[in-house]
Amino acid sequence: MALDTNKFVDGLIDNGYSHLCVVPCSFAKNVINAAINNDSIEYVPCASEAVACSIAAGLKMAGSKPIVIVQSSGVTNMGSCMTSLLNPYSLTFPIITSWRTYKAGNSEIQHKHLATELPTLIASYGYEHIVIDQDSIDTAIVQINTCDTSKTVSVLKKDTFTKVELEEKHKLDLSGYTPRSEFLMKMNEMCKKTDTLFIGTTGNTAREMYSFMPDTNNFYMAGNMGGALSLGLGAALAGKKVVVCGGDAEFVMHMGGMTTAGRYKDISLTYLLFDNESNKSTGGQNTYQSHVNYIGIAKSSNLDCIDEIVTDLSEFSTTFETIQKTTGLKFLCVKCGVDEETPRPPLNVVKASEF
Ligand SMILES: Cc1ncc(C[n+]2csc(CCOP(=O)(O)OP(=O)(O)O)c2C)c(N)n1
Repeated sequence: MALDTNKFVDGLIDNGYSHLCVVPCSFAKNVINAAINNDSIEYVPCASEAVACSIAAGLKMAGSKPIVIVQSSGVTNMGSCMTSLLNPYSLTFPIITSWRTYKAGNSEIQHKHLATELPTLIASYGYEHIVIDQDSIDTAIVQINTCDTSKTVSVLKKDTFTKVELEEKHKLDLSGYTPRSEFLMKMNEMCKKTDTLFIGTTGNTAREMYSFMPDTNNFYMAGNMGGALSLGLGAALAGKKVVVCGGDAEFVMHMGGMTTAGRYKDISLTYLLFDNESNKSTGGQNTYQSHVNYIGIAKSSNLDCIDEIVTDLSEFSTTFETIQKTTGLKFLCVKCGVDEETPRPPLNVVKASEF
């Protein structure tokens, strides 16, 4: 039986925990929703797991009681913070990581390695791990407290917690925006049977490209969140004409890729940011990035930017056509709505390892 999520979050608050530093995972969706709904614990949405871990370290050093929640894939991103900050300074606080599993033949190959090796990875950082108890909230809270005072990481299995919906006031309303599928279908029409390489990022962009861009040359990057622009840069430096299609959470995860890309102008690389204000693929959590000026960041990283955010399909069509006529390093920000869930690309399609 699943643990009552709201009671678990209340238990954390009763034990003095003050902040939840998070990069979402669908396994942790209910805890995240309960924390967002609850004003007694501060939800700190983070650009990457490295950021989450460092913020939590700062909170702890300053006397607060943080908890970090991440996906198993993100534990790799925390390696530097855990081994070179937390370890030498003996800083401890609860780190909860989901444990993504893998079945042979599944196309979620990004999880295959850590599905068996997560404990080894955690051990290599110098930590023990405990699996969060699925039967008793009291035991689960004791485990969290153990992680607060010792070098132990909590591992969260699927369906540990009961369902919690976000309260209405926290829900995003994107119904006024054109869904991403329409922009993708437009590019499919414009670039079908050309050798332009479309790279889809981790998250729902790649999935939707599989459904809505059947006639273009696509690569669906299932893992390596934050690395799509750099992957595209590599391909562009090798002579390909590339369009990277990304999401707003992916944009910020390894933003240094943009400053690196900005060095190169004599290439053909377009970065299309589809901003749906959310982590659609992990449960639709708000990215809380309305303060971020994506065009400003791209511009100051030396990308050639379309100055206005595009929301309209015909405007997109004209702008994209113009962009594609010349080479260079370009950036276009599209504000879009959300589509229904689409299937993942199958294994043989995801596994293509040449462009
Ligand atoms: C390193 C890492 N951390 C977290 C995740 C879990 N994750 C997968 S997709 C995603 C959010 C993607 O959101 P966005 O880029 O905005 O694209 P959308 O799904 O909204 O299209 C997250 C957090 C991951 N795959 N890898």
